[in-house]
Amino acid sequence: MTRLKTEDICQMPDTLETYDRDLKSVIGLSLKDLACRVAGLGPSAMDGYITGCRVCAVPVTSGQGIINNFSETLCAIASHLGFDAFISRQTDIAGLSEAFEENADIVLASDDDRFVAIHLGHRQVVDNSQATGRGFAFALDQMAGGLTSRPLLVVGCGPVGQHAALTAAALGARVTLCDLDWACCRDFAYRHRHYAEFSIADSLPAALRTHDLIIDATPAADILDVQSIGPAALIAAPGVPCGVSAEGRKMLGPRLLWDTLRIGVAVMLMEAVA
Ligand code: 2YG
Repeated sequence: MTRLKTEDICQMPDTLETYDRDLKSVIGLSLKDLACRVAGLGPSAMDGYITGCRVCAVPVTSGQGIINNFSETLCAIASHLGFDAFISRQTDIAGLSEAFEENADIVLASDDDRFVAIHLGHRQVVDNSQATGRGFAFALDQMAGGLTSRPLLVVGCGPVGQHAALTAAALGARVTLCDLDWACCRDFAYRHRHYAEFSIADSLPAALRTHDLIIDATPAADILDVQSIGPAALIAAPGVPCGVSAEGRKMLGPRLLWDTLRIGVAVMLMEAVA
């Protein structure tokens, strides 16, 4: 899992309104509506659960330590969605205890390995990688006007890619996986063979040329060569760095949905509260 840097997120709190407008123009849904769709509840039904729901972001100092602005950005996203969000004054276990004492309903916390939303009342844990995979599959479904029977390429067979593949298959896509670790794709396809049929690509450039729907779930920069990508292709790219180069991003314009944190966090919160 790639570690965010402060510069990846420090602008987010102040630009959430603009981001939401851009997202709506690209996928036709606001961040909240997208996350509600993933969680399986209508936005108005969800409002009853969100209003007054207290979300506490707890900074965690383990491993490589705190990322400046990370907890602030989580709070800003939660507030933007209508939650009552705050950061614990203390970190780590003291911060977790404070969240309980301050009657938080949901705790958001991440160390270097896992980023979770824990609903203290529902006793439910939502993992960021899984929520991100689901969120981007739904977002691509929106961008494409439906995935049914359409070939869809998932690049990267880690937790984000696997949950994106499962969700895209559930939305009707014919999913092909591609990863440097071919055995990882084979094991995943075998494990889920009763759920859907997953194909495996052994050449990324060839797969890019034959797919108009692509999810980049890799931690690699510039892995998607835009020369191999078709003129009608739509790409959803969670996380950092983006798999499409800066000039590729300019060329693709609204055909690329790239987001490093907001969609994953919005889905985590809506799934935790649903
Ligand atoms: O509490 C803090 O400030 C730090 N312990 C946060 C560390 C986060 C490490 N993880 C990442 O940077 C990303 N994997 C987070 C999720 C990115 C979006 N998929």
